[in-house]
This record gives sequence, C-alpha cells and structure tokens, in this order.
Amino acid sequence: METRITQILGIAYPIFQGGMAWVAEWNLASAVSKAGGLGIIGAGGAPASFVREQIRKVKEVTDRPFGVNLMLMNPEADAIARVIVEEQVPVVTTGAGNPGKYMALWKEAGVKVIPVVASSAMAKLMERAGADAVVAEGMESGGHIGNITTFALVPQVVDAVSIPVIAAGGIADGRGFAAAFMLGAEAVQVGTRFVVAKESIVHENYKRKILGAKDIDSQVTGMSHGHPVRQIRNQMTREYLKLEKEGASFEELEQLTLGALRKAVVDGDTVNGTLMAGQVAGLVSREETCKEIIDDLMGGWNLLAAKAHVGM
Ligand code: TUI
Repeated sequence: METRITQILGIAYPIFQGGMAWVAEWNLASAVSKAGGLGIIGAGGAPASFVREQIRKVKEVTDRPFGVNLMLMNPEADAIARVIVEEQVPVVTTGAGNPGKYMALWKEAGVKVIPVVASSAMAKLMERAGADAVVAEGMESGGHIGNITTFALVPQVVDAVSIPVIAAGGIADGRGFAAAFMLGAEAVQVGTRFVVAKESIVHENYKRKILGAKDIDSQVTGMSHGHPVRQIRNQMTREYLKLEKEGASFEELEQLTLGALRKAVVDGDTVNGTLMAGQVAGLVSREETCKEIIDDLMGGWNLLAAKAHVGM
C-alpha cells in the first residue's frame, strides 16, 4: 500500500481527510490520523489562537502525522502560518489562494507543504516554489471550488508536475479511490463522507441533510463575484442566487453568508445556514466511524489489484 505520499508523510493509507472549515476540528482530524489516514484541522476563518488549541488537542491524543489546512483568505493567515511552525505541525495544506509567501518559512521548518490547486498552471507554480505534493481538487467538491472537473484536472496536473498528486473532488468510496489512482493520483482527499463520520461534531441536522441528499442537490453560489461555493440547496442558496441574478453587490451577498457556515455546523440551521457538501453527497448514506470509512475507501486498492490481475 505504499505510494510516494505514504512514504513522504509516514502514513499507513493514502487517504487525506479534507481540512473543512468548522467541520474538521481536533475530534475528526485525530480520529482519521489514528485510523492511519492523514487527519487535517481546517483553520477556515478561525483565529490563530483557536488553531493553536486544536493542534495541541490532536497532539495530546495521537503521535501519528496530521495536517492543518490554511484557508488563505483568513484575515489571520500570517499568524496561523507561524503557529504551524511553532507547533511543529508535520503537514500543511492550503486553500483558496496562492501560499507562495509562506513557502520559505514552512520549508525551513521542515513542514511538508501540499497546496490545493484547481489548475495545472497553479500546480506547476507550486512545484517550482518547493511544494512537496499538490492536491488537485475538481469542482465536484463542496465549499470553495475551481472550474475544472476532477476527471479532467487530475491527469493534466499529473502530467504537468513530477511531485505526487492527491486527487480530490467527487471521491467517496473505493470506486472513486481506484479511479483517482488510474488517473495517476498517489492519494485521495475525501471531505463530504467524513462530515457524517461518527467522530464528526457537525450538528445532526446537517448530517441528515447530507445523508438524504441526491446527486443534483448541491448548488454553486457566488459565481458572479469569483468566489464560487458549492453547498446543498436550501432557502439560503435560493435567496442568494436570486440576489446574485438581480446584480447584488459583493458586500450585500457577504452579509447574507456571514456566519452561515457556523450556523449550519454548530446550530444545525439547515434553512439559513450554508450546508457545504460535494456532488457525491448522494453516495453518502451512512454514519460510520473514520476507521470504517478508510477501510471502505481502501477497498479501491483491491479493485486496482484485481483489474491488474485480469490484465486490464
Ligand atoms: O479552499 C477550498 N475549499 C473551501 S475554503 C472554504 S472557507 C470559505 N467559507 C466561505 C466562503 C468561502 C470560503 C470552504 N471551502 N478548497 C481548495 C481550493 N483552492 N479550491 C480551489 C482553490 C484555489 C483557487 C484559486 C486554489 C488556488 C487558487 O489560486 C488563485 C490564485 O491566487 O492564483
């Protein structure tokens, strides 16, 4: 089960848990790392002090490798970048921007740097800047997304760089795992399925929305101002898209979304909250432990081996 990713990071299985804002806190991240994957704390829009606490909690309960995702639009991004070094976090992933200005700081401290990219150009840029690997994330993902599908993006990123590629977006089971590896990925990142993990602290109402969702139940808001976000359709998305169509300003729309993810995750407000989820929500129908999810994803490894055996 070795790939360059398991070797570089010292993890048992080539599976990352997406560093989802509000969702991916220490309970989820430590459960995934304990189960042999890479658990990732999502800094989202949180202050640096909160991120430091989360890191310390993970370190208290496991010695296994884990990561922190730095969402680059976070107003405290500079401070969080330093916390990652001070707390000797083994792996950092980044999202929603270019982490170039932190690269030297992290590399000098020995942190493994794995930016999330949504294009092959960005992947090349990150490789030149010294990234250890990249996550190629297709637009099937939940949350902030790019414009290219996983099926098209992953092989193009694989061809564009020589560092290992982790595939993300639209992967929720062993079939997705196997498909990603056929495209040249050396690990996968899974988000939506981990939102409903038993160890996930996400409000039961949010979990039920994902468990009940079908393939067509997500919508992308914010396309008009260049910050597209995929989430499950509800009153919030309908209102947002209506205002967006009417040409509402970025500020007006921001007002609507401010704090909306917290509302969904913490308060279980499925009407006015932002229920970020990927297009694979329709595949996610059971609440399971992180260990069970990882075991099921690893079924994909056997699928690959079986196909190789029959000469496919
Ligand atoms: O970052 C994500 N997904 C996220 S972040 C997030 S928090 C949030 N909350 C409310 C509104 C907006 C965000 C929720 N989901 N995924 C990684 C990702 N990064 N997807 C796409 C990108 C990306 C986009 C452009 C990476 C780099 C990039 O480069 C632009 C540049 O600066 O050159």
